[in-house]
Amino acid sequence: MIQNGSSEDTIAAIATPVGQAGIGIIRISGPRSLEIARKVFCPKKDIQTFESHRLYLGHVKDPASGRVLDEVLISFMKAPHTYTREDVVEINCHSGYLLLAKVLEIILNQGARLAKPGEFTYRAFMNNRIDLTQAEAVVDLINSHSERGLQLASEQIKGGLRTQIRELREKALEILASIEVAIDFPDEEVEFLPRDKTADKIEGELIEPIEKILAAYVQRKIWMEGIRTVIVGRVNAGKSSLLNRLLNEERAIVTPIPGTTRDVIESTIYIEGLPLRLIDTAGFRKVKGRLEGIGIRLTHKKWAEADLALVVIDQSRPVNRDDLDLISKSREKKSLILLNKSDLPGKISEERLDGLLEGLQVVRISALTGEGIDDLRRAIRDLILSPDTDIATSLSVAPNLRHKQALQKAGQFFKTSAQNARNGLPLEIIAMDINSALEALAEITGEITTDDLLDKIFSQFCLGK
Ligand SMILES: Nc1nc2c(ncn2[C@@H]2O[C@H](COP(=O)(O)OP(=O)(O)OP(=O)(O)O)[C@@H](O)[C@H]2O)c(=O)[nH]1
Ligand SMILES: [Mg+2]
Repeated sequence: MIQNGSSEDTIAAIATPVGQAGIGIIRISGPRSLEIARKVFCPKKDIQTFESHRLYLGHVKDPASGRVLDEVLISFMKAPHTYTREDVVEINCHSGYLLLAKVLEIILNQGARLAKPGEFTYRAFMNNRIDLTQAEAVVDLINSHSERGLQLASEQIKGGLRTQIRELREKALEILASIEVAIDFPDEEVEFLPRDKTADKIEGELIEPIEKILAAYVQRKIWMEGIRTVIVGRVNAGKSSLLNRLLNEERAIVTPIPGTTRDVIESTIYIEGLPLRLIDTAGFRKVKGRLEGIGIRLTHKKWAEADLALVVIDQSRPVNRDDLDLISKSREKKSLILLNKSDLPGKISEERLDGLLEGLQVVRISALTGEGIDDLRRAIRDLILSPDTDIATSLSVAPNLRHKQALQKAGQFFKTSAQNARNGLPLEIIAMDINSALEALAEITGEITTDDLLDKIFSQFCLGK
């Protein structure tokens, strides 16, 4: 949908969020930016030309009626040193949505077109100022759930991932070039290209670095999107009470009636800066009502998708079938067993507990009194920051799902080419796989792309970006 706009157009939009603020900015980009600005702007001092990247004080007026609308600061930024690489004008107005909308309307009347969401960034991409990973990072910057997520996004805007992908491509091209020389001079093949050495090079310079980047995927997901933490347990175990306790507010309804929670309730908390997306679910019990059946199916779905499960057991009641099911299922996924209602006398013997929960991590809590909740927070942190998530390492780039899939594809092609090199297959076949890997890498940066993909990425933007 963005694609049919031609860059001959001059586009404009309000670039600051709707609402109360000190100032509001209108951005114009395209060949007619300056011409339009001149029509609507009356400088305070008499100026002949707008110097690039300087601020000028003056008024915006409607050329049709001559009415002055606002006192503004205006800047003209000459191509190509701008966000879009086109001529850009920015008008800093006194805020207020009505005023901004009026100024924008005047600008549109002078021949600019209203920009589509993400169109400024889209132009920056089409004009090769940024690659696709940098455009994606602009969205990440807005949506990130944590401080570290912001850091990763800003590294990516600076071109961290772009540089790494470019280096990989250069290495691959180098190897490809030497293979092609060997193809062209078949008699000297051995001298040009020992097979094992080619395979070593592919493994060391391409496959290994790709695997390193891929390892940062989990990290990125956690910091950017938050750890999906599902609270599960049989009815009345105290799941909603736990959610409220962790949130410090009455978010979910708590009653002594089993089956109170029918729907899924989600909220975000932070544990030492770690974003946790808590998901309260309908309790487990033998399905009776239809509605409850749906609730429980949803619980299973949320459990399957979660990064972490908090499995709540009411230790003031004897264990039943549902508890046993829950415990056995919790072994399949990163989980903490919470023995809740520790303020009440226990109905499960220590021996039985030891047997049932062997090898599982257990925390005793009372969602009612708050006892053990600090231990629980610590246990969650330790579990998430465990070495296998490799979160402590401070990698500066981290791929998103799209990059991950393309990197895996590239990695697979490189692996095949290395294997084929070792097994003495024809050089043409080795070259073919390297070419396919190169294509996968080019998808990441957007050198090879489809309209669908661009639509998908740029449709996540807000207006004025
Ligand atoms: N004594 C005691 N009561 C608790 C504790 N946690 C929850 N309860 C009580 O147990 C009952 C059920 O609590 P909920 O938080 O609604 O339980 P739930 O697991 O969300 O229940 P469903 O949504 O029906 O599956 C309520 O009466 C709570 O007050 C606890 O630690 N100690
Ligand atoms: Mg509940």
